[in-house]
Amino acid sequence: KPQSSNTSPKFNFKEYMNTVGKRVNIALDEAVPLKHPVQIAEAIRYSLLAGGKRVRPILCIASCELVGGDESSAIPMACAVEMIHTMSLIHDDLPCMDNDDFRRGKPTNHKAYGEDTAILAGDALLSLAFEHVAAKTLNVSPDRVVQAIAELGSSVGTEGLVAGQILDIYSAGKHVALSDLEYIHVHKTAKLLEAAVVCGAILGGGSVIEVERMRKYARCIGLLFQVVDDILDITKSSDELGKTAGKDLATDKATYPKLMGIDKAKKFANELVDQALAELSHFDAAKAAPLCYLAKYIANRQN
Ligand code: GRG
Repeated sequence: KPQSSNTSPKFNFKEYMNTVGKRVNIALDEAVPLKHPVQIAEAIRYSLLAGGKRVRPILCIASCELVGGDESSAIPMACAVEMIHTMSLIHDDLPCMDNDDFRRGKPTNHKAYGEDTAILAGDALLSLAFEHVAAKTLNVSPDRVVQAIAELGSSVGTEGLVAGQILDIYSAGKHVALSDLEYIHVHKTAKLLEAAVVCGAILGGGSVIEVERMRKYARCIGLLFQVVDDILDITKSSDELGKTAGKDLATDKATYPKLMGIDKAKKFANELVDQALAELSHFDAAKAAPLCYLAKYIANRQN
């Protein structure tokens, strides 16, 4: 089975996440110094350095190393992906979007700094992400850097996060078909995870076949991320358990468990992990261990 053939017993996943996560945090801290004008620098640092699991940067680095690249080649891209993720959270929390008061255990950016500053902090992070990759990626051919920047760009705009967000907004309160739900999640959540993995493989020197294999792996874990999120929403509040496929769609947010039932959603999640692991089985098992464990981590996470 791919699941067991990809699992190295010697690999310490917790330690890997901690050590790589710490290096990412140091790089992020250095990327956004507290400089003039401090009003924007403080707001940026407040959200970017607020914690978070750092799944996207770690995926980027693991993918770079899988194809034989060095971590240093992927660090600026790993930071850029986290900057874009953070800016999308800042904007998603705004009163005109989800209107959330808390994020990563703290008041949201607009609650702490005001709506005007939060919008600008998001804009600055989006711009800085691309500048950072272009200016700080060393020892990688310019062709590969440009290819990775194009990939990153396409994950954000009208083929990426923005596309998912606009359809999510316009589907609120309406009946949502499974295909629409999948479109929203693929764009809102999976595209940036895909960019993290694919850009890592491009910057690490992966061949076209390797990069496309990693894209397939990323598409599986991207969707998995959201299916698991939806299952967690249900399992966290037991009063939701009575809801079954097709019900409550007009009054509540559509989720996989609501559209297909919780058992089928769990089965779908298992299929996605197996598919992701099958893509990794084409690579050296020891080098694939971090990505293998990351897929299982996304499947089994509790928050
Ligand atoms: C990107 C230009 C641009 C605009 C933003 C607001 C918006 C458009 C898109 C919304 C994107 C969004 C908030 C998607 C949800 C992604 C998601 C699954 C977030 C949770 O990710 P985790 O669990 O969070 O990795 P942490 O805090 O651990 O990083």
